Amino acid sequence: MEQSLELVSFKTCPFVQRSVITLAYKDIPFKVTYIDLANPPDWFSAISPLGKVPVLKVGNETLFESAVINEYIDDISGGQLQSETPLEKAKDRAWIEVASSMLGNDYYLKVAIDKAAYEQHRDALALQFHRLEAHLGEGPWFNGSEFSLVDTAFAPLFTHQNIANARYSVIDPTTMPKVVDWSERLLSLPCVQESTVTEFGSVYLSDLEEYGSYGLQA
Ligand SMILES: N[C@@H](CCC(=O)N[C@@H](CS)C(=O)NCC(=O)O)C(=O)O
Repeated sequence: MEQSLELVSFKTCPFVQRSVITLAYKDIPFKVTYIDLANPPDWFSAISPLGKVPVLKVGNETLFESAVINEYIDDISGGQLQSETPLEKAKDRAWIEVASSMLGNDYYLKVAIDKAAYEQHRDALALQFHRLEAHLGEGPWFNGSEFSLVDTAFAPLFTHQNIANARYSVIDPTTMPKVVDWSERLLSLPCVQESTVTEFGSVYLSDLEEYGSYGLQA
């Protein structure tokens, strides 16, 4: 690797986790710098046009947006995680966008403080999981035999659905067997297991408790 890589991160962010998984899958060394998103340092505001993590510092340059960062990580390490034809590549990008929307609903479900918001995001997420189930093939990965950036983009959703899952998970094993198989396969990968800080579940849960998450009260 010619340039040193530094990932600007937040401990419970699933979008950061996507990049950690991709870097770990590719066995690429990188440094992690955590920031407090509630009180971001000035240097962060200067390098993150949207004020969001992840940001990847590449030498003196910076990249932002997890999907873009992951394509870059794959490009500098010999490819392999992106489909070959323009059409398949475009479809991968579209499904990564679906994963982002699902991560949004997972988050809004968790931070809902009343029944109406909780049910709205729970139902929206469940509908998205049913659509995903209908789209999935025989596996083992999203694109069949080839592990791809779509897998690294969805894996954090399964980590996050696992937190206090009786309260927040909308994955129904009876009607979503392919989703369950795929999620178990992703969650068993070392690059996914090691992609969160050890205290991830407890940090996230205590934040949600403090926030007054409806899901923890219902
Ligand atoms: N589309 C972005 C989403 C990143 C994102 O939403 N990150 C959250 C933390 S998980 C963030 O930085 N939020 C701060 C803010 O919106 O002010 C990506 O894929 O990188």
